[in-house]
Amino acid sequence: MTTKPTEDDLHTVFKRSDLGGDDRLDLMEFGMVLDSIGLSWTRAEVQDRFERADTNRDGYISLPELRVLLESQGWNESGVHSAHG
Ligand SMILES: [Ca+2]
Repeated sequence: MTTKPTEDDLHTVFKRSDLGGDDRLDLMEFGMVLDSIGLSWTRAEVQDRFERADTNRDGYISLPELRVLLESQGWNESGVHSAHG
């Protein structure tokens, strides 16, 4: 039995939503990540968070950018596996 590092979990969600396979998320893919982890934001909120998360202004969200955003929203990585909270 090995303990999986929590990093794998967000990474897995990230990769699953990264349809382009280029290690970054566009706005639509970003929305899919939010769905995957159970965050329901309005379209305007998603757009707003996307722009705020994109700290290097390249128009895409990288995994580190995603992590910073989610942590700033109080999201916990354990939410990936447990539906109860
Ligand atoms: Ca970026």
